[in-house]
Parts: sequence; structure tokens; C-alpha cells
Amino acid sequence: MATLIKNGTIVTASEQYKSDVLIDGEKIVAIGSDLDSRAETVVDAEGKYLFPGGIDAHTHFDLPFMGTNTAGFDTTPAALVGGTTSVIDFTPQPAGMSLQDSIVKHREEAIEGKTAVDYSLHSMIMDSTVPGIFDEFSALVKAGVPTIKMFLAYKGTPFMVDDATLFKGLEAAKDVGMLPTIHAENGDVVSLLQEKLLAAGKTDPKYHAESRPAIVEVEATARAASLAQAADAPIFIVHVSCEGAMLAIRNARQQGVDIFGETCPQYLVLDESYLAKPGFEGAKYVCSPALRPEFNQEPLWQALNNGWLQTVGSDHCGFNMKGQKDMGTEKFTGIPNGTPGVENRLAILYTYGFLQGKLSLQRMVDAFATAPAKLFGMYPRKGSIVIGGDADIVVFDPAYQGKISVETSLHGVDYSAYEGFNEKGRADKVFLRGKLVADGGKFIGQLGQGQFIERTPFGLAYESRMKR
Ligand code: DUC
Ligand code: ZN
Ligand code: ZN
Repeated sequence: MATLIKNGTIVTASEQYKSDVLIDGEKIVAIGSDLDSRAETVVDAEGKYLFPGGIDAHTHFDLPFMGTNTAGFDTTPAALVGGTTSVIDFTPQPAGMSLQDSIVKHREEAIEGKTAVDYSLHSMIMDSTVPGIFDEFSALVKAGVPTIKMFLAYKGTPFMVDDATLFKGLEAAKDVGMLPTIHAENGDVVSLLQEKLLAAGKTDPKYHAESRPAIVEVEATARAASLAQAADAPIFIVHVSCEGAMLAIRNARQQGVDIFGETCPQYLVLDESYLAKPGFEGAKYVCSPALRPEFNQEPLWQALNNGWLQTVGSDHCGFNMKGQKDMGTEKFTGIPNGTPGVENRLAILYTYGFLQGKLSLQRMVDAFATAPAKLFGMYPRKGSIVIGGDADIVVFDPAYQGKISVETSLHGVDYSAYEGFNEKGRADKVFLRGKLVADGGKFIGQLGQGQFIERTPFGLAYESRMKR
């Protein structure tokens, strides 16, 4: 079954040009002008951009967290209508279970037969007391899972690792070519600040930001970078929320540390004033790291446009206000941390980045698709529009004008963090491995169509960089 997309403007991380694209089965088989083919389906993309299907390397579907569970993989059509065709989800590690068994369990129980997007998994240490946990890394790499998350926050839960564990993890990851990804906040200090605020009767959602100020993120980011340098390991810092943490990454990189960073749409367009909305509404915006004072947004856009931060992930974490966020009406520490956003990544980057002159289209495509594909071992199968690659393509209509609303969202959560935000341009048609799965904002695929993506180890790229 062949599809010809005619007259679109292909945008890659390095260029843009008008061209036709021929898809046969699941692959892109030709790119060129005036392609003449007997394709069964012809799509006229005159006046539209062709972007590679997005890769959201930071999602939490079906994550047990803070006493409840996030929305599951049956809500992944939200990703597709927003132009994201692959996600890399963080795999929960049940207490006492090995990392490998956790991967098998997450796939079998939460994902297979349910997911609409292609997916891969990061391993995630949630119980570092499991014996031999670092010895498992090489088996994870062999199973196509070459990334591991470690948390420097969430004291009092099994998530948080101490510096010794972090250092051991960095060394073990490096030895097998894994890329460690780090949640960088100083969990000890956050815990002390939380206690102090609650003791003073400061229980509203807005105190979430006071309990985890930017400096605790800056300190942990700089510490993680230093320990990566000490271990001679590469490192990827997730959800960079503030100028200081971005500068810590940029400085470490200038000193030769192989460090990379991600920011998220919420840190680019929302600020800490949202946490102080009337009543309990601020709970919608309780995520960690916390939303920051607005002045941090410009430096984050600048960092993306200059390549000081490489990727944008959503940190999608779908909790309802009713029945989940409201567990924290008495005190902000009871509010499950996280915001939904898997549907909105491209909309925010295009409308508030490109159209406002903060991000070139090339940098946008890189942060949205190509850089995550390269860093996380999915390139060139995913992440660009190339002959031989999977036909994951977004036909993007720049003329569309709308507004983001929970009413039209597919994310399966009872609010949108971007309610009322303008959406200029949108993913008009989305192809996943050659199949049209979203059309005009509607999901027209099937749950269960998503496939597991085995990823290659970062170490392959790392070694070639080191030999330069
Ligand atoms: N931050 C969140 O906001 N939610 C889940 C995990 C995390 O680190
Ligand atoms: Zn995190
Ligand atoms: Zn996260």
C-alpha cells in the first residue's frame, strides 16, 4: 500500500525544501520533486509543512506515584493528534523487583495491546536496594533499553538515590554505553523546606514552589554534572526548569562534560503565578521541578535555539483534579506531582516558539524529534524524514487557528494545563509507519497499533564522539 504526499515543505533539523514524499508500507522510499507513482493514496500538502513525527522522550503513562496512578496508555491517541508518534516512557520499578522484570511487567500489563503510539522504555530506579541492580545494566542495553533514570529528589520514598548510588550508577552506565538521565533536585533540602512550610501553616498549592526553589535544582544539576565528570560518564538532565540549571549544564559542557539537557513546555510558557490561582486551582500546576518566576522563560528559549539544551519532552503525567490532585487539599505535599502535556508539545513550540521568533523551524524539529532520536538511540529509523526511515510524518497546517482546551483534548484527564492558550497551526494529518492515524485533530487509528522500539546504546555515539 503506497501513499504519495505531494508538494509539502519538508522540514528537518538542518534544512527545509519543497518536495514529494513516497511511502511504501511502513517506510519512506523516495523523496524528490514531481515523483510520479501509482500510489493508491495521494495527499496534497501544498502550503503545509512536513515534520518528522515527534519523539516525546519523557512520559509517565500508568505510573504509580504519590499514592495514585497516572492515566494509562489507552490515552496515547492524545500524543498522535498532537504530532507525536513515539514516546519513551519511564518504567516503574515495583519495590523489590529487578529492573529487567519491571520492564517486562510494564510492557505486559500497561502497554501491549493498549498503546496507539510506538514506544520505548527508560529503566527507572525506584528501589535501589534491590541486590545487583547495577549488574543488570548490560542486560537492559541488550533488551533495547539503553537509558536509566535516577532521582536526586523525593526523599523518604524509594525513588531518591544518594550520591554514592548516583556515582555507582554513572560508572555502571558508562561501562555498558548507557545514557543516565537524572531528575536533579536536592531532595534533602526540599524535605526540610516542606516541613518548615507546613509547620508554619503554609499548606496551599503555591507553597509547592517555595518548597523546591530554583537553587535546589541548580545545586543538584551542578553536582550531577561534577559526578559525571568524575565518573567520565555522559549524562542527560531531564526537565530543566530555570536559567540557573541551564547555565550549570552549559558551563559543564564548556568544561568538557558530555552533558545534555531537556526542558518542557510548562517551563517555557507557564510560571509560578499559576500555582497561586484561586482556591485549589493551583494544584493543576503542581509538578516537579516547580514552575518558576517568568524571567526564566527567555533564557530557556534561548538555550533551545542555541543548542545549549537539546530536547523538549513533555514530562506528561496525567492526574485528574477530582479524585487525585484533590488528595492534597489539606496540604500541598499530598498533591500528586505532574501535569499532562503529551498532546501540546508541538502546539507550544510552534505557536509560542517559532511564531514568536524564539526558535527556528530547524531547531524546533531538532528538539521535538531529531535530537531525542539521536541521543536515545532511535535514529535514523525515527526522528527525521529520510529514505529508509519509518514513515512517521506530520502534515502540519500553518493556517489553522484554535485554542487548547480540555473539551477537545484526548489525554483522558479532567483539565488542561494550557486551557485557553492559542494554537496557531496544527498537525492536520499524522502518519505512523505509513498509516494515517490522525486526521483533522481526530484519532482514526486503533489502540494496540503501537510497537516497541528497540534502541541502540548511546555508547556507540559516545565512543565515536570521544575519538574525534
Ligand atoms: N515530576 C513530576 O512532576 N511528576 C512525576 C515525576 C517527576 O519527577
Ligand atoms: Zn523527574
Ligand atoms: Zn518525569
